[in-house]
Amino acid sequence: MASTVINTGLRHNWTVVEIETLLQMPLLDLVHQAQIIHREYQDDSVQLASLLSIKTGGCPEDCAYCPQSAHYAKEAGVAKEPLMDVDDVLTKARLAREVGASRFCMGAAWREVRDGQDFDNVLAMVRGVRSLGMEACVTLGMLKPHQAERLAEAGLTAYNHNLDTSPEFYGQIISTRDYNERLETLSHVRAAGIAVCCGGIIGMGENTKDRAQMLQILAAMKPHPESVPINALVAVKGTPLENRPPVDPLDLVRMCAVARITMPEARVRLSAGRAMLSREAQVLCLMAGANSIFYGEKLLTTANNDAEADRQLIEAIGLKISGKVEAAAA
Ligand code: SAM
Ligand code: DTB
Ligand code: SF4
Repeated sequence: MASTVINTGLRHNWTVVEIETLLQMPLLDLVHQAQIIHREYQDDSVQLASLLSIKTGGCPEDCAYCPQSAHYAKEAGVAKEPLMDVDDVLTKARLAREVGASRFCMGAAWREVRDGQDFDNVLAMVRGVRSLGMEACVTLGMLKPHQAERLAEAGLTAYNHNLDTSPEFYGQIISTRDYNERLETLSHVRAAGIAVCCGGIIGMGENTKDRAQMLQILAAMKPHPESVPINALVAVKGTPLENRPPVDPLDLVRMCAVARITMPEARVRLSAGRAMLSREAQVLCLMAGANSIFYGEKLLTTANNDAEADRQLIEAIGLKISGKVEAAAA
């Protein structure tokens, strides 16, 4: 079988053409290359990250994929709720830790962070999650430098802010903010010393070049994002993308593989859309370089895979659960 030699290693100069070529390689060659890199830079662990929507719905942005946008609230049926209580969030974090999650991710349907009581409460949530011995990640929309610094002081492990797609395609998905605003927030996160969690979504109608462009922008970051979530669109009824055909699971495999090859040290997270994958398709994604999953019954507003089935799958293929926090830690 042919085996293309790829110039890999820790590079920041990948070109869009090179990445497009990777995305279109014969699948088994691609997975083979990704495995070589994976075995060099990563171990045999899968991190379980639990996700909680701490502030649901009513978002002023118009992201076409998102059921939490106020623009589609009536059709998508997601009501606007206030920020959750700190104690309730920490109870959820403790429960997640008990079943093996070592990272707790909290999402808010905000366009941007505003200083005030709600932000102070989010900082308390971050401190609480950290004191449980778990990694804490939040995704709160756009940030100003001083807000990134306050999150860093609270001990935040990572900030999630996705590029979602290519700059060219972005305008067809979101009209209420631009790509540069995303990049600016990411630079504030990096400057504050917080790890960057940044990835995207496939299945929104983008082409291979759009996917390659997004990965090229991520791989050009210095350092690379520590965490790269790869989402498949969950086509929620009532959103403008409700009729998008389901993603081919093999395209997710390709995205995981190319993220692994271009960002060898990153944790590649097989994120939204996993519920529509067979066990075998998930295993292919893990083989191709994914080494984290969202774990627990819900993502933010949509259903996720069964937790017990996830644990069984990891065991069945002989991988380990990463950083399992001992219950005695706090
Ligand atoms: N409001 C913040 C923001 O947009 O940065 C944080 C929350 S937002 C829900 C976090 C990410 O979830 C989005 O950037 C997008 O990548 C992902 N997401 C939202 N809805 C999705 C869907 N229906 N399918 C797949 N991914 C989705
Ligand atoms: C990410 O990239 N995917 C997660 C997390 N970061 C915040 C969110 C997925 C949301 C899927 C749709 C929903 O459940 O509302
Ligand atoms: Fe949804 Fe985040 Fe877009 Fe708001 S900014 S509509 S929460 S993806």
